[in-house]
Amino acid sequence: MTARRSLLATVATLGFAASLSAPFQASANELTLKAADVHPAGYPNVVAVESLGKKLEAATSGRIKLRMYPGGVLGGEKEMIEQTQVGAINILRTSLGPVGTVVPEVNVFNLPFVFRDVAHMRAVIDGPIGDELLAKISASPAKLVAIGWMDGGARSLYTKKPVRKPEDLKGQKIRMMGNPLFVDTMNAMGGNGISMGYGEVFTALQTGVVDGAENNPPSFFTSNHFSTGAKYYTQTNHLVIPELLVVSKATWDKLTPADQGLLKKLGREAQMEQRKLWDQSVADYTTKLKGAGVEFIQIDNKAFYDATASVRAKYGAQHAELIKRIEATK
Ligand code: GTR
Repeated sequence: MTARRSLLATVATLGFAASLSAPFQASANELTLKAADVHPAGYPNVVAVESLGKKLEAATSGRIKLRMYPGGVLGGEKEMIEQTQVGAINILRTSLGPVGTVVPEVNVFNLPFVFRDVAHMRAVIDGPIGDELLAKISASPAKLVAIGWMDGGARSLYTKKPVRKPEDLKGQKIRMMGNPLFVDTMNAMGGNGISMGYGEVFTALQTGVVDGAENNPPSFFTSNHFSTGAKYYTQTNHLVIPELLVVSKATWDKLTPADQGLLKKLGREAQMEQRKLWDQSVADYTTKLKGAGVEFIQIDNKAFYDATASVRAKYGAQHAELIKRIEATK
């Protein structure tokens, strides 16, 4: 563990301990909700949640406030999910990827190529299936209340050597998010999937612990991963995973029904605000990545689609009906 990471871990643990005894860090009626994100300040998701906080504060005349802890200072997504489950973090914006390990039903959205493209994913999360999945998360034993989706665009592969087809990935160690489904996905795509927290990927790329990773353009740029020599960005678009805004159930149960209703409404507003910021940010960061010398490799991704059929079969069998409905969504 590097000095910085161990300091962060200590800070996170102290914050965690303090939060257990005083989850809202405030007295009687006044609450300050602790919100967290792995992304830095200015990232669309962080901006949208901060804006939710401002609206919450205005609507409650300052009774409920929100404090954002961006940049993964409270840990990786796995750790932050755990902290949210016990109420040490009150509001978390996370990818659905690692949520699949605590609410297996959501893995249907984590399947490679389950959505045709980002527009298809949006149509699904905006419709009844999206609402059903939010309800499933909230009703699950995971102690998370899902109040809205966010956009994570499409994830593509970035490597130090150009990749055009599954065979080019042979022997390459590729970082994936923490969920066995993604390791299986990368293995099926031809590489060696390595599961690792987002905050560790930069050093892993620099030191050669991994040869590549995969993500959307805003994350690829803001994480600085492009500056480690991983400058080939192959447009595999293999995962289109929506992101999630969840409230700790421990926190939720302490709120009045009116405050719960307000949070739900603002969660949906944050979803739409993030979407607008998202589209702009994908365009902006694509330009920045190209400007920084990243080569965007356009491919026909059918070979990767075919290669991952076994993953859809293994993890999708139990969601066969839902997958049919997803496919039928226009
Ligand atoms: C990003 C996502 C984060 C995190 C990260 C990762 O696209 O917004 O929530 O999951 O990917 O790869 O760990």
